[in-house]
Amino acid sequence: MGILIISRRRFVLDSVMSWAALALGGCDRLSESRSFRSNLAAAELLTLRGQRLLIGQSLAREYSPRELSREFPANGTIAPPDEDYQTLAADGFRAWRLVVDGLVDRPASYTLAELRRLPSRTQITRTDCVEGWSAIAQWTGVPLRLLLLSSGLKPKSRYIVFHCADTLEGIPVKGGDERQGRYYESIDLIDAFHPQTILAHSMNGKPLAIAHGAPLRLRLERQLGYKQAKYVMRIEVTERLDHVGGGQGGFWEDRGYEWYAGI
Ligand SMILES: Nc1nc2c(c(=O)[nH]1)N[C@H]1C(S)=C(S)[C@@H](COP(=O)(O)O)O[C@H]1N2
Ligand SMILES: [Mo]
Repeated sequence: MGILIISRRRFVLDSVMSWAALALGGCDRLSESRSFRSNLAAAELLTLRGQRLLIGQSLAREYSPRELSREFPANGTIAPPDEDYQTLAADGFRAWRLVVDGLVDRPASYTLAELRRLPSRTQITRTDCVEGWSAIAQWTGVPLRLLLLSSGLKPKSRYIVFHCADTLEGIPVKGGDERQGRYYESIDLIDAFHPQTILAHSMNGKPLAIAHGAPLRLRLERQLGYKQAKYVMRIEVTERLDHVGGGQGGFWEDRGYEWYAGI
């Protein structure tokens, strides 16, 4: 028993000392110890992934109502040309369903009314578009993590893919079926569980307009505008991204943009 206590204490001490040494820029004697070496491996992992983790888990700035933009540009698709979408829109999205499927224990589908009744988050944030504009709006919606927890992620899940209703016309896609032209985006689980990652049904206190992605769009506040998928129809949990669209994880990613659009 006594030995166990000592070794535990030593372990804790070793770890603390090793981290202190790392923080101070290293120490020869400690580098001989086993726990130091295992912590060094951890530190290397940190340099590989640390920036991603730290940026991913910090909150995006939120603004005050006074800072709301008077004009908020609508970009990309502003009126989906797709017949199936237009049929849904003509009926006030009553027949619309959000599907959650893929690597989940309990695939689900939600009406807009059901989503509106779920717990929501409201945030005033800034959108930055690569085309050179920024605008501030208030978004209200369901935290994505609630839907994912409710469906239950299978162990192999890594990515969340957002399948959208709109075919973005005039931008050539390589080969493939008709669905390949529809907008899609994807994020990893870290971003999916971020507290500000929501599926917004309202903008500035009103139901989302068609130009801004009605009836439901993603808000992913630490990343650029093109990741904020509008007209979301289906949320697919996957292990890989290569079966979707051109395989680069997003409509614009298939055309050369970065998948990780952190700002
Ligand atoms: N489905 C879909 N989502 C989309 C787009 C699009 O064309 N289709 N454009 C993206 C781009 S480039 C930007 S900047 C934002 C614009 O959102 P907004 O129209 O609400 O300003 O939506 C993003 N999400
Ligand atoms: Mo954009």
